Amino acid sequence: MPDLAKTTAVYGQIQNPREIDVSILSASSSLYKRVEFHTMSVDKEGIMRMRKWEYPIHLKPKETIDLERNGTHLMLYDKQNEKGDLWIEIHYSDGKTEKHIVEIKSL
Ligand SMILES: [Cu+2]
Repeated sequence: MPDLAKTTAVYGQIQNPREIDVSILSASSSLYKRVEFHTMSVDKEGIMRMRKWEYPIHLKPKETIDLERNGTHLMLYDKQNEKGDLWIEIHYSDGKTEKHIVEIKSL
């Protein structure tokens, strides 16, 4: 069992399976206090920086967000619990909540 850092990044895919637009209002996690979406962009000095993607995050019908290294990702802050599975809950504007189990890979 790898030791989880106080802050960690999560990669994967989030898809809107609906035929209509929807927004992500917030996200929460089992082991971490705060979940943020981050995007990567190049600043004036040419350095890649991550930037907070403010909620609500708009998704078109069938749109997919790819969460990948050096791209958009989820950032988890303030580790709370030491034990248990890591999952993330995404809260949508239509009232639905989607639970994603996160597989922990050590680097
Ligand atoms: Cu980040």
